[in-house]
Amino acid sequence: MTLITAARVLAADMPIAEPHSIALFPQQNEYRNVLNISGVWNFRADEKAVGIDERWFDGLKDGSPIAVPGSWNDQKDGLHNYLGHVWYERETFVPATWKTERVMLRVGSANYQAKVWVNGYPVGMHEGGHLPFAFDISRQVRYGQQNRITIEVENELRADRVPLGNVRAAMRNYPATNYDFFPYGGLHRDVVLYTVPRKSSLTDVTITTQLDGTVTLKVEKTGTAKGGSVSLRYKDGKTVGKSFSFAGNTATVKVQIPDVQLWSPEHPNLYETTVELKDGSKTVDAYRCNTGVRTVSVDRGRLLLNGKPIKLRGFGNHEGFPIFGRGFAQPVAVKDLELMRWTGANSFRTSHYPYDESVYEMADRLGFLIIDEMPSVGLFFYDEQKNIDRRREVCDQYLEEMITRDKNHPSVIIWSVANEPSYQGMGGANYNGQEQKGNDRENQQAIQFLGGLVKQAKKMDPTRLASFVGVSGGPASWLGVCDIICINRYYGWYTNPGDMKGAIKILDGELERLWGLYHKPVIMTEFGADAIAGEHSEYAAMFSEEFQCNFITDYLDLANTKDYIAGMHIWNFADFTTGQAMFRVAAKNLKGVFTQDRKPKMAAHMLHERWTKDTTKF
Ligand code: GCB
Repeated sequence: MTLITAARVLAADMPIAEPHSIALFPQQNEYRNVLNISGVWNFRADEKAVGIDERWFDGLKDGSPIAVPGSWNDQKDGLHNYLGHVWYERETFVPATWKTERVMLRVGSANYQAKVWVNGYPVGMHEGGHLPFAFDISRQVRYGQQNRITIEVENELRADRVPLGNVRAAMRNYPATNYDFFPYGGLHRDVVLYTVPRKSSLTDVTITTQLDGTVTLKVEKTGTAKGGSVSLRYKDGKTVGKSFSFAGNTATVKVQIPDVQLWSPEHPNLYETTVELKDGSKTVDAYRCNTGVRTVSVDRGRLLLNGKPIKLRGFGNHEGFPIFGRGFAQPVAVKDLELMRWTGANSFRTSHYPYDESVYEMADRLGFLIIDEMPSVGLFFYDEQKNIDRRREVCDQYLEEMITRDKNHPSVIIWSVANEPSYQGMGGANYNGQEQKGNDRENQQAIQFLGGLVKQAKKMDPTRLASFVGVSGGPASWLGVCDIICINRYYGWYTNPGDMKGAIKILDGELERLWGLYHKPVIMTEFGADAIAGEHSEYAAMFSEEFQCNFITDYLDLANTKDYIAGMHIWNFADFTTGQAMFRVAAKNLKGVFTQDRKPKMAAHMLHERWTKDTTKF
């Protein structure tokens, strides 16, 4: 293969990132190296989009410092609402000893589209934020020397993107997103260089488990190695293992753990799993991860973990913090899980996009259950067919990337393929919980789109449940494609504002109707009310902390009367920044039970009392 010359670089010349290349997380071990190149990068906005023509990848002039991970919007003066092209550049030394290895560049998340150059050579591009991508840069790297990494990021809001913007949005907000969170742009997670053995290496490991202690590992590799071994080690030191041979580049290995210790929220037992690759008698590569042995299923109205009913108590959340924007902030992620634990929550949804990998690792260790959601929020099915088709392509890519990345985490129990796809004739503020039928064409499009994604998720991973999250006032028929019904409801807030009695009556009626239609368990993936921290009111007025408490209490009390309710996730864990709109005070969604800087509102204390006292109820 010859290098594409940097002489005239058009985007079309760039290879598109291959989802499979993110299957194994970069790790430092006997055979692999990792060099984290996050930190302070050189940055320049490219308002006129001239950077490629002017060859900014040959060296960024007039740049200024920016932190990675971090959104540009609140780090750089005057760029809060800027969503166009920007350039990031960083020099890094690559050791001479890496010459014998394959060198990869992995970007944890770049929102929204990224193009990457190494030493001025184009290496590839990727569409979509919140998921990683990686390229083999062995040919572009200079060993034993400084190297220049350049990444152009662009974050325009468009109807053929996911999530989408600049459409006839119901939100009437600025910037014009079709979703309720700020469209931050930039390099949002770590950027790392890492090596994998050149001659032969592991490329994927897929682990599935059964209650009798059978663990099945599908191991994939490239290169000359013919066999390997796997081992699973419990914290008491007991280890089981097995050697295996490949048929082609794949091997399926079954290991039986005697007296298996199952994984659950109460006992998040993990087995340290090591896969080794052998060329003859020599080990040439290794990969380690944690395995939790557990199963997930539904049985009529019940969600079962390890064959026993479980109720999900928890939250929807956002990655985000002042100044960092959507840039991943490890202490905030740690704190969020600490605070969730303190409330007595056992689960959360990664609304509205997959989170940083470290969150899943922590959830595995702490025993949280996760509804893992891909970044498909704000979808609809009534504009031009070419937009719908393009969005489907992006969603297919997201699904593949999300499952490829997160499939080995015991904490992940449900794949959510979309949040609140909307419907043209949606009831909106007048919606009273009655069944919406929708029109035929739109129903057909939606069921094909969403049903197709659910089916694909089940095909890629038959061991978990798949669903999408339904919007208030959307046609009930769409929900039929799901293993488990997930709905967001705001009676008492957007509809029947302030009238909790009326709200609960509508909710009760609608839940019974859904149960009657499908006889599947229901998770209320969102419900909640804005509360301005410090605002109090004797009669529970909207926006007061009292109102938020009453709202959440009324919903939870109703849920406790219905066996088929399998989960209650409050919207939201913490206040978060969104676009400007007349219903968003200071450009924030204030439905958090914690403030944006993670101070508890009354509702957080109420949940702590409620959920830590009786862990069997909502
Ligand atoms: C929803 C959306 C969520 C919003 C929330 C709200 O249904 O799924 O993204 O933030 O409502 O507060 O309006």
